[in-house]
Amino acid sequence: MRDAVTTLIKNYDVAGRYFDRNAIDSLKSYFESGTARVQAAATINSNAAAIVKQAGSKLFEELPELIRPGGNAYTTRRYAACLRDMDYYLRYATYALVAGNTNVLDERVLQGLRETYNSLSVPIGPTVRGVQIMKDIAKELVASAGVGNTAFVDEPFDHITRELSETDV
Ligand SMILES: CCC1=C(C)/C(=C/C2=NC(=C\c3[nH]c(/C=C4\NC(=O)[C@H](C)[C@H]4CC)c(C)c3CCC(=O)O)/C(CCC(=O)O)=C2C)NC1=O
Repeated sequence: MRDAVTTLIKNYDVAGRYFDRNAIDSLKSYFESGTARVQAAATINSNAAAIVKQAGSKLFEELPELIRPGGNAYTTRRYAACLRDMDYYLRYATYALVAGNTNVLDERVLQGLRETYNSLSVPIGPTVRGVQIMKDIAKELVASAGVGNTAFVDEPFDHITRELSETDV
């Protein structure tokens, strides 16, 4: 698992080079955004259950066929599995926010996920929609917690979306 700093060190070490201007700039930007990253993660943490619940309701309101007979989230067990998946995405997104790097998502969440979903007929499009709804809710909360520029919050959610759908957002 890597973060913004260890990734940079790894790249420069492989080349046997001291940090250059680019490296220093990216380190500066990582540390300058540190407080905002931690605050975003803390805000999401303390609202996690509500974010998942609200996003689930919105998703099933938009796509009611998911929870009707024949839908992938139909039956209590599968409904619960769907919300649990959303909770995984949200929790790992907070790790990635703090790390300033999406590697933790690749290693712990996304590896093999498409294949699992395909084998269980879990629909990718609606899953991605659920991730995007959580992103919007999380960004609003982070903004109301006083973080000025919340653009960085997009990163992990859009990464999950891209990797799951293998297309650009
Ligand atoms: C931490 C990393 C991690 C992830 C990401 C993960 C995902 C994951 N989701 C699964 C199932 C599932 N995932 C869903 C999700 C959905 N169905 C829908 O219609 C919606 C669109 C969507 C919710 C947004 C459902 C319904 C199942 C159960 C499918 C089944 O058993 O038939 C399964 C199969 C095993 C199980 O049921 O637990 C895995 C491995 N597991 C992990 O350990």
